[in-house]
Amino acid sequence: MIAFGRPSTDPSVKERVFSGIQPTGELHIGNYFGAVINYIRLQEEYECIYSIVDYHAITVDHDPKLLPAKVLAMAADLLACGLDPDKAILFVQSHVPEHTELAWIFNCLTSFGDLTRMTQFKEKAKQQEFVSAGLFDYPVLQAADILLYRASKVPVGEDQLQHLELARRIARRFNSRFGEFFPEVEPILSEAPRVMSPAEPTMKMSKSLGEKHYIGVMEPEASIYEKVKTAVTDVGPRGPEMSPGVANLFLILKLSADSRLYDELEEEYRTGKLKYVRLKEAVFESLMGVLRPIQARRRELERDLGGVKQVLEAGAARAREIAQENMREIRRLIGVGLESFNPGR
Ligand code: AQP
Repeated sequence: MIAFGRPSTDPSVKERVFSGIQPTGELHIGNYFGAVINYIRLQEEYECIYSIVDYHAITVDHDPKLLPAKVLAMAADLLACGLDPDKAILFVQSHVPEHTELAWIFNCLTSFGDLTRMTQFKEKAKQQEFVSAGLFDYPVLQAADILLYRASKVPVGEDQLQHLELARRIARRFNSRFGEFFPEVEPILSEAPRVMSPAEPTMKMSKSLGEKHYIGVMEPEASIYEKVKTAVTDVGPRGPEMSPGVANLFLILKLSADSRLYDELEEEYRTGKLKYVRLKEAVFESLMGVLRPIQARRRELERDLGGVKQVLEAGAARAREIAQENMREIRRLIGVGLESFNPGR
């Protein structure tokens, strides 16, 4: 058992990893190289819990008829990327109601000032006509997602670092008021914590910016080819520093090509010989080398969505067990809940 508040020193006890991903549409290569690649790597070493966070998806306008299919599609996408349900728990956030219960408790430990400083809220609020309290409170639910399982490691992209810092503050505040219970949360960043948009490489690759700003992991080859071919490179004359667009293409190349090809093209760039057509061809070919097998597995899973649903059901049962046990203890520590209701004793 993990000691309260800090990871166990017993080498046979695996540290726990948690991460969540929204079912907001297609998985893009920013999500893949920024976070999912680490989900897969970490499942070999840690006790990993991964959640499709549908309560986060409803913080902005959503279509209730489409949401369940998007959840299932995200699960199939993650399995196609290599997530192994025998090694990691995969479940849907709303199937474990303790997430929202803990979020309420954490709301009472989070300052309004802290939440107003969240840059992602400020950016996302600008894109909404109706700004919900849920969108404002999103980082508190995220802290609850992680800490409900007393996870200490969280594979994420760079955009989530501020939220993780808040989760650490919430955990510390809880521990100091009610007794050591939650561990220190640490982010795990990949080699590509911030993949940029091909069309606007000063901005992070993102779905909410629109189609041309992301490359989908399951996107048809012709469409990926078009996005790579038209990716922005230099906007002015070539300087000593790589422009954001060229740096982003080199980053994708580094993540998907063998190092010899990468070194060769980098050398050509340094000596001023590189033609961007050649760079783009290389990026497309190597990226497809990574994506083709994932897309093939995804097509197979499409024929077995019943099996994917079963994975999620089994995952929720395993997650619920941990969540319920921890929630009992959390309620007891703060003096709420039927089980700790013994007035006068
Ligand atoms: N561009 C990125 N580079 C590296 N990592 C990224 N992540 C997201 N974008 C990049 C990481 O992917 C994980 C899942 O992210 P999410 O559930 O927050 O997905 P999302 O927000 O729907 O992804 P988008 O496309 O970025 O959506 P919008 O446009 O809504 O903001 C996280 O670990 C995230 O850091």
